[in-house]
Amino acid sequence: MLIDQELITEQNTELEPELFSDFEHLGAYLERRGVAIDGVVQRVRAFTVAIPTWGVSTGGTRFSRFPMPGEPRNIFERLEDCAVVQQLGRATPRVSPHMPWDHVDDIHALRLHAEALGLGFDAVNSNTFQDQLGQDHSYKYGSLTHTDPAVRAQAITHNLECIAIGEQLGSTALTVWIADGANFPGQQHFALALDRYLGSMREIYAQLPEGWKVFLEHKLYEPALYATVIADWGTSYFCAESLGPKAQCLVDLGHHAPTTNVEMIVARLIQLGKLGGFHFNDSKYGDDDLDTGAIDPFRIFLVFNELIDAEVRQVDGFAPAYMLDQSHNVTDPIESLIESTAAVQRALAQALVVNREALAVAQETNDALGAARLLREATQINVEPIVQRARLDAGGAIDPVTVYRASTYRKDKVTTRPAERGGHSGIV
Ligand SMILES: [Mn+2]
Repeated sequence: MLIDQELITEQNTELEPELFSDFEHLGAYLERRGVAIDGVVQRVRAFTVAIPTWGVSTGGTRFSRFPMPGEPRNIFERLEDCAVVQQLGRATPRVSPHMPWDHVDDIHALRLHAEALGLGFDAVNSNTFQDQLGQDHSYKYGSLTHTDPAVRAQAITHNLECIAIGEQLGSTALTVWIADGANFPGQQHFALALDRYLGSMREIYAQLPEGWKVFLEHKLYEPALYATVIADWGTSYFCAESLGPKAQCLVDLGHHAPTTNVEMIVARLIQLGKLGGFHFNDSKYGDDDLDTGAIDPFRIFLVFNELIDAEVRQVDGFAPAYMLDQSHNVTDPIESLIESTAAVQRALAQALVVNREALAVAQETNDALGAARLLREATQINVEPIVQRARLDAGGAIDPVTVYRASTYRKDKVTTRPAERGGHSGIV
């Protein structure tokens, strides 16, 4: 165990009377509204969200990165930190690796290390937005959409290697985000660049193993600051549809213009059968990669409102993959990931207590205010006891951040993980 189990038990014992009392009160409140609290707890308990391996390292911006003492220096140490998040929160049993940041020679040993920590692997993320040491061709002017077929071939090969590694790790999905685009009007032929993307992706798609999916992640801008090849959900949908059923769209909440109605994009992709998954984070201005729910928890709730709606309607093939994709620049990443997981669970719990029959009636009868009130009421319910109960029942901590702070985990790591020079700061 990474955190002393006794410490968790001790803290839980102290907090249990208050939690049980709040839980009972909330249960009675929900019952009056026709909602069985135990069912909501079960649903929250069943929900899991993946952690990206890079999420446990200190993030950075294009200006700087301020590494935290004791941060993990390789994938093995990153997995340890992911296991702490899982031990305390019990909702993050899978990690999403990134290649080549998580490259190891012995992939089997990596899989065993993860299994020993109680972790599995989620979607593999490829990286053709940076040049790696010793690489034949540069991605400065693009990767899968590059004008030079040799560069495209290199980028395709990298993605195929990611699939091969993923197979050995037990993963079943590849996430492709490319930074390809242009910084100047006229720099890139829009149609030809998209054609080249599809040509490259077809080669990757053709090699997807049985049962695998490929997630296409769009992003409005950055690092390309004038035009990005896969900039929006429409382009992403067109590509996913062109490629075939194994290709689906991935929605990173921060990859849109600030005023974009993301929950409506989610609803559209559900309707079109192409919602592959999410990268959760929050933002104020752009792709800020702030902690989920830190800026606009209502927006996360509205996304979950669409997801639960799809579930209630039993939309065919609806099974999105969930991941946190954040850059922790000023916090201990373990604390941020614990809090963000809880923010997602809270949004889920609130979406689960929405009175959907009443909402349908309000929508059918054009009761605009009535519909809005139903959503607002759900977000005003303090569902914290549900989230805490779900964690406790699953063997986690009622108050995981406090337990983590009471532990000596990071302090110990400062000694055992002396800082190394370099390291990545990128985040997508
Ligand atoms: Mn992302």
